[in-house]
Amino acid sequence: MLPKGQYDIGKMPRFGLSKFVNRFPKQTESVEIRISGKVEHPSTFNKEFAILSRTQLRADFHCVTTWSSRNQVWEGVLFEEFFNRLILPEVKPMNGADFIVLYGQDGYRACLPLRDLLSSNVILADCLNGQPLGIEHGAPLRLVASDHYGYKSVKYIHKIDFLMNGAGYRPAGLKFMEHPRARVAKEERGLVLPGWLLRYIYRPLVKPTIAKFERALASNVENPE
Ligand SMILES: Nc1nc2c(c(=O)[nH]1)N[C@H]1C(S)=C(S)[C@@H](COP(=O)(O)O)O[C@H]1N2
Ligand SMILES: [Mo]
Repeated sequence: MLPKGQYDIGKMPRFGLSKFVNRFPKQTESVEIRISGKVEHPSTFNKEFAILSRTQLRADFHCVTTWSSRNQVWEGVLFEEFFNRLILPEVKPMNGADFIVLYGQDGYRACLPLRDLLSSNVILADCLNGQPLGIEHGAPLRLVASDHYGYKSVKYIHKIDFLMNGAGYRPAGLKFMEHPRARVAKEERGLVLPGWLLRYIYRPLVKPTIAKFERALASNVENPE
């Protein structure tokens, strides 16, 4: 059974906000993540990432616009493992810095409370269904937070900021489109408008958006920058 308001779309489409349709990551060869914000030692991790223990996550993926893609198998490291083994000891976030912003190389960003990121089914993935992540799904590294709508699962991650609260944070899209937690089980699709109403506003956008994102990917493959 899928969560309320979702339908099975079959395979996973490349998807996102229209303003990111033509933006692609510059660096997909290896992982490089800058940790900054309210921390004692802002740091950049790359090779260190390889020492973390790896894990697999089989989960359904739910986009806020109502499509879901079932049974995707992701591989990578638990966000919790990255946090406990590298961020806590080396970067030392300040007490209370639990509003986290994840940034993609395309300029996209999303926030989540630290407690949601530390859940046992949130991973930083570099593989999908047994293959290294492609450019369409977030190479070299993306978040996968399956209890939350897809817009929290930032692709092409290159920076993570620890903030004290959301006061200085600007969402990537319009303000009402980003719920601070976006839990699928509670249908937290956005702010102001109820989840069930947003279904009807978003659903007609699915097909044209997928088509736009497919075309943009095809022309980028022919003509990378
Ligand atoms: N960097 C980045 N991450 C992103 C997006 C984006 O446009 N850029 N779109 C989000 C949205 S709305 C969804 S539904 C998923 C789609 O993931 P996919 O393209 O791998 O299917 O990525 C999310 N993460
Ligand atoms: Mo989405």
